Amino acid sequence: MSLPVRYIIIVLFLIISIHYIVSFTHEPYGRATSLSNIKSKILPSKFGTPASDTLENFRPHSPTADDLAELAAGRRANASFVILARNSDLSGTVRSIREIEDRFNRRYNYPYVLLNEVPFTEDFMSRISVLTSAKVEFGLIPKEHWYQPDSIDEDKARAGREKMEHDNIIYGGSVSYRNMCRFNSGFFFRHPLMEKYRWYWRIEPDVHFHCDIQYDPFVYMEDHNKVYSFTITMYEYEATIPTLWGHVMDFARQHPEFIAKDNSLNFMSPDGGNKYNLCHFWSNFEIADMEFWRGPAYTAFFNYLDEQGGFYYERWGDAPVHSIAAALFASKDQIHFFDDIGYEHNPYTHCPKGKGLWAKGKCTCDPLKSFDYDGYSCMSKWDRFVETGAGQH
Ligand SMILES: Nc1nc2c(ncn2[C@@H]2O[C@H](COP(=O)(O)OP(=O)(O)O)[C@@H](O)[C@H]2O)c(=O)[nH]1
Ligand SMILES: *[C@@H]1O[C@H](CO)[C@@H](O)[C@H](O)[C@H]1NC(C)=O
Ligand SMILES: [Mg+2]
Repeated sequence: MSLPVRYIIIVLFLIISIHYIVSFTHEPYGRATSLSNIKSKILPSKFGTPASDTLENFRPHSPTADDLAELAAGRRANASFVILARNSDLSGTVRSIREIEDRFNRRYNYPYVLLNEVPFTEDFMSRISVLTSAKVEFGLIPKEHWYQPDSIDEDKARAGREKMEHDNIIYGGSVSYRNMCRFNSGFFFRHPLMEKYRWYWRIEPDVHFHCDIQYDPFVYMEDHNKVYSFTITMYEYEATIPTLWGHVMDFARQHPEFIAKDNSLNFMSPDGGNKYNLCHFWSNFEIADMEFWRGPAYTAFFNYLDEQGGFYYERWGDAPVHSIAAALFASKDQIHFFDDIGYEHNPYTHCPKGKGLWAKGKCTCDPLKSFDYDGYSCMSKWDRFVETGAGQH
């Protein structure tokens, strides 16, 4: 053997020995450099995305050593982002993903599921796929999960739309908005691409994440036995849900077995359920447990509401439907307010108020303009409810 070759063999032997010694003595290093871990980071998009050569051309560079180390250090949740969008929502969707990647997900690499009732265009898919090294899947919504069911009396539905349009209710005349609200209420968690996950984080086009998120909110939810979370709570337009509360109370009377012992009814009602104060969690932001939506209480609740037809005869939103369900079928300590997640959906922003959170998160929001104690916010009612358990009279 020639001298140089002998040297190379010795050096290689030394490098491999050091790698193994450090792997065993420093656990995080070992996990960060394990082959399966590196493979799953570098090749995340090979699985699940529609097989398309054009998409592969847009693959971004692989994550840095820092990213790998951080990811390897923590536990991961069985979770995905979910974004419902139209092809025309492309630029807003790009901006939202760019922000959540920057503030959180470039370090955590959770997958994305994008859903649409018509196929996403190649342009849409390639513009989204370059934004992240995480897995991105694009799904088509089954027709029966989206369109107005035959059981709806269209003449009655049309009359409802015309009245709301005449009364200047936002989206009052829109059928597609109603399809969207019903889909978000009862179907997104049943989509085949979502069925393989337990936790989701809902994102909309054109929202903003104002602060660094330095920990994993999914793991937080799991470790603290939470099922639902919010950043903004406010009053619903009564004209969109005139009969909803009555149906909710009918359902609750028929199914006392579903009502949680330590529920949040008093947050939503000043008189033990007779009257609804219209408070709800704003569902364009949600981190929640889909097992809750898939479970017997919510399944029966959604089916009951769907039979009443109010998604079409009125304009029931997924926000009050989700919120009321969380308030009744979960205990109050299973609902979490993420104060540290700075979040904006036009026209409202939640900016962290807890001591030190705003600086720690390097937030871009103005804390003086946080929606929390705006007159239209229900946050002070929530605070009072959490502190005293009482509704406000
Ligand atoms: N695919 C699809 N997505 C929709 C449709 N209507 C609304 N969305 C999505 O549903 C979410 C809520 O719609 P948005 O217009 O933001 O309603 P708003 O937040 O209540 O004003 C957003 O993620 C939209 O991109 C639709 O007809 N088709
Ligand atoms: C993730 O959750 C889904 C839904 O609960 C479940 O079917 C699946 O087996 C879970 N996957 C893992 C890896 O635990
Ligand atoms: Mg929106």
